[in-house]
Amino acid sequence: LKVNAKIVIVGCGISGIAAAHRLVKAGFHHVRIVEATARNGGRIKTGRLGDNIIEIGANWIHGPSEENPVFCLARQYELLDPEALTPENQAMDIGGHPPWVPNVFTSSGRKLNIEDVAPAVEMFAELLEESSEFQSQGGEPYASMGDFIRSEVRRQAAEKWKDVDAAALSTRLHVVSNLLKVECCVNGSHSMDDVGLGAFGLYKTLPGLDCTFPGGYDGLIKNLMSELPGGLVTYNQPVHCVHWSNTEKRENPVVIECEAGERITADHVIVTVPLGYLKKHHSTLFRPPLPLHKLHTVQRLGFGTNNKIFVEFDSPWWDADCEVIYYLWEDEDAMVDQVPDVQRSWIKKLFGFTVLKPTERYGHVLCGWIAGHESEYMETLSEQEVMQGVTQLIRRFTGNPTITPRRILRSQWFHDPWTCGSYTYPGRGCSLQDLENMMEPLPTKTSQAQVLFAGEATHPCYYSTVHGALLSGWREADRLISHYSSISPSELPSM
Ligand code: 6YU
Repeated sequence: LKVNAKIVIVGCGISGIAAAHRLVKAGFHHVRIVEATARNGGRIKTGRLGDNIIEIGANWIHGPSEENPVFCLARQYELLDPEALTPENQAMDIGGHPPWVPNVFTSSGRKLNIEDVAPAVEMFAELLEESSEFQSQGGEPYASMGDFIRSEVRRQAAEKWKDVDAAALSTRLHVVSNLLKVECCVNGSHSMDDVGLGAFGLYKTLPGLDCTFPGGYDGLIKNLMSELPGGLVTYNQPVHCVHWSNTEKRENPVVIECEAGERITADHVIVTVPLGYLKKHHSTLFRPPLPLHKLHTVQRLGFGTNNKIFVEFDSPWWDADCEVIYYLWEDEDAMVDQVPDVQRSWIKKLFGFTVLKPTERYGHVLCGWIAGHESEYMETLSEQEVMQGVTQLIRRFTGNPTITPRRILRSQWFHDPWTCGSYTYPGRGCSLQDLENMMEPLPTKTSQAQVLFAGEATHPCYYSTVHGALLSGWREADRLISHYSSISPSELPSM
């Protein structure tokens, strides 16, 4: 297939790169990516904390096994540790929640035993599992995931934990608060009350124990980029408006107007901007505007914030086998995932830290996780203020007033003007139809496909992930490839 069609891709994240890669390989030779920033990779962003490699954006390959194209590419490019390649690792089915070894601390400076927290952890895991059943049932009995979990924990606790003493019961309910905060990070939502119950189960997990890229996630980007023709990407070129539905012109019916004034004509444009950006800028980004059903979908789908706070220490204060540290606020109301006074108590939303392993590679570095409006507020503070908040928290919960971090670094995804948050979750009232609407090309109900949509928010079951984004880029490239494979040579665009 040698096609002269002009294709412009907006955004040089993994979905834009994947689309370009596929199109170029299929023989399209007028493919161009326009990217707002000076870098490629988008939400794949590897950085440094001192000598350590850290991931400011995507962290893991979720479900590294044969069906996961990110895993397959990473294996092909030899970017993974041998452990991640073992059949045992690929076969592990963890349902999206790795079985990490925890250390649990309370706000009164106590370290809890696993037995104190296990009953609540098990109940919570069962409820997450059960929640996926609502997808097929229709007519949801609870307003949201948060409502479902709280109501069910209350009901089951009254039955199963009726003989448990008040202090132990309170601990278990605080474990539920903590796990709700964890889920806010996993889903990228402010609260689990914002996440739709029926749509929660649309997300599909793949087998495989989540693994990282020892040399950085951006190794994937570098390898893919090295296989694209040089000069294919124009950096520092934000797109201001996509003019489509230019029906008088059969050739080059789309005009991409850049902020700097350049107007690029094209036969097709693949828009990969994040959903957060779309929510904020849809009214100026498309002329004519998005059809109503598509706009409503953009509004209904959720796009929240999840940030990381990396903290380095001279020596560890956690157990040698510890993989995750959880904090229980004993003075908080039971089963809450939002703090009442964001400015004073934002740190209460941080569920805890994951431990960067192996220590020989990373030193003593923890990664704190914080979602929601509290996370957005944290972004406005100075690094010094964040460091102070984290230091006070750790000292209080460990009861050790001498612990002092060496340095910190945090992400600021909400204030990134080209992302406006972290990733997509299905909001209340969302359905599979919404995810399908997201990927529908414009103009709708024709085979013209002038404007195509890719990006994590457009994948019906792997949204919020790198593999979902990658697959969406391939999907839209395939749409064009099959379009041009099915039309006769005389109908092909000329130079
Ligand atoms: C994953 C993980 N991970 C943590 C954090 C974040 C994300 N993800 P891009 O944004 O990359 O590209 C768009 C480009 O467009 C960009 O370069 C812009 O500059 C550009 N642009 C914008 N406007 C423009 C304009 N006007 N003109 C021109 N250009 C413009 N995924 O697989 N593993 O561990 C994590 C994590 C902090 C922020 C993640 C993870 C999400 C991925 O990073 C993300 O999906 C892709 O990189 C997006 O690629 P893209 O091309 O679509 O957009 C059970 C259950 C529940 C459901 N969820 C569970 C899943 C858990 C999700 N996990 C995430 C967790 C972490 C930790």
